[in-house]
Amino acid sequence: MRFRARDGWAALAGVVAAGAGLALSELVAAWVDPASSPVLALGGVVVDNVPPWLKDFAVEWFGTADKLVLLSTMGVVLAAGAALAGLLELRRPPAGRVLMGAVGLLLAIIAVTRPGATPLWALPAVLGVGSGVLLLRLLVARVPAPAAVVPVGAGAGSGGATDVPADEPPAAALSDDGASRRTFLIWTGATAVGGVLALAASRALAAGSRAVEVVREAIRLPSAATPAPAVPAGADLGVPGTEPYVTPNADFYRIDTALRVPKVDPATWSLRVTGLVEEPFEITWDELLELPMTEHHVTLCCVSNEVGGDLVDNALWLGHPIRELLARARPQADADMVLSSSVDGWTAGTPLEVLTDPDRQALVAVGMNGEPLPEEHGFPARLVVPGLYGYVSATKWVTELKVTRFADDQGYWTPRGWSAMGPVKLQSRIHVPRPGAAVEAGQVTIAGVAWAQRTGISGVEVRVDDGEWMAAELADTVGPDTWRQWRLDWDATPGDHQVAVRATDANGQVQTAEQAPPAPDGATGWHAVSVTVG
Ligand SMILES: Nc1nc2c(c(=O)[nH]1)N[C@H]1C(S)=C(S)[C@@H](COP(=O)(O)O)O[C@H]1N2
Ligand SMILES: [Mo]
Repeated sequence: MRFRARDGWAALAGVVAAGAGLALSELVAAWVDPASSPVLALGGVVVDNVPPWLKDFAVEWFGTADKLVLLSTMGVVLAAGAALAGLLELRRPPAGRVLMGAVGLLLAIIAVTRPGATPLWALPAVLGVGSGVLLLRLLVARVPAPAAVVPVGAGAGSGGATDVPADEPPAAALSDDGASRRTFLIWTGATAVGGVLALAASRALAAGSRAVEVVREAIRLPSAATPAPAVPAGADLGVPGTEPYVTPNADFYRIDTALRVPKVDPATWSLRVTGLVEEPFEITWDELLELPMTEHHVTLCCVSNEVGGDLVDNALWLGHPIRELLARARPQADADMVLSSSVDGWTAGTPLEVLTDPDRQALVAVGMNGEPLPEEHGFPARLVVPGLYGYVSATKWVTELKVTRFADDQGYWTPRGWSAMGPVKLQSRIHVPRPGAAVEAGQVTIAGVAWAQRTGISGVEVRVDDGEWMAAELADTVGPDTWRQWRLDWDATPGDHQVAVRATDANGQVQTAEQAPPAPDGATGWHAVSVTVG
């Protein structure tokens, strides 16, 4: 089989037809439910099923850009498949249509099986890819005929089905007749323009459905029945280059499996408490806001955080204690876990005793730093549990608390290679100097944060090269559930140096030097940075 110019046109036709079809599916999805987009649904399935090694590789290489990389990769694969469909439709009709139709059917099935889906979610894939199949036929039928075979003017409608003979002269294989090529390009161009318009319209509709953001901005949160203590002025040492004690919402790290931030309207939102309880119940947004609110500063940390990494931040949360909701539902004696789930089907398994602990402010949070939760951070409600990594506790867009048993249920990450239990490990981090920094000899400030949620930090020490550990100055803090800033002035001497940090918690436990990777239950080791003193 020889590759001919017509194959190139047919591949182009395939890509344009599929692109326009998917663009149309976005438009339909904007109307049905944005989460029903076949591309997003497919991406969601990939995210949920990537093998752990591939996920770790992606996170290591692309960090929080991993979602963009995933979507781009999907785009390339879909385009390649579409080109193949074009080629097949030219050479072995209707094989191209069959291939594209089969993919469309698969996408429809995927869409209706996503969490929260209704049968209507099949519509974007069916209508979009269905149109793609028709367009594929239309465009491939207009693939320019070789000049040697088809006379000028007879191009339109005569392509595809009448393929050129394999023994065509080379000249015919390379040139095609101008009129039929024009026809093809007009049809293909028009299809592409239609696709772009459909995509633009779907984006415009999505922007119009900023409804949730508008609702969010209008919300006035109740004030706290139990306010947080004021942050002491000495909590922030203000060393240039360090992060503030309380992280502004816009700078707070974001981690989740959602390719598109779920849009949840508080008017239709509710939280159900179910499972092994005497009294299952459901509360609405308005009912939740009527309940007494507690404010608490908590430093949230991701289990995927590498030693020295930045997936850790601190905020003031406003919410209702989870233990009060559980007390109302009355868990049965054999329960030991709460499986919380979100609108997008993600789950976390949290020990019941942690959530019922009267000394631990585990909240169904509605506020973050004085504002309703930002959409990326779980609007309208999420869980925040001091002392546990986010993956086993911090469910965003939460809709259900199912009281259950570790023996019967698992959170999202547990079958994917992460531990069922995730207490935050004692850690410390150097903010300045930055790794690889060049600094001037003389007084150099070394500063950063340390955390031991639920226990608190009692000391931080810094070591330069193989020298003695030196006690750093500790900042104030509001309590044991947040990180604590520290600083040390170092008399830097010229040369290359390595600066390391280790923390001690309030129980006298010294941070281990033993290096462990994030999986399965959190990284350990000392954070060290290399600096050049000139
Ligand atoms: N619905 C949902 N909630 C989720 C996650 C998720 O993927 N989906 N990820 C969890 C993880 S792993 C972490 S570390 C925290 C991060 O919360 P943040 O994005 O507000 O910082 O959210 C948790 N809650
Ligand atoms: Mo996480």
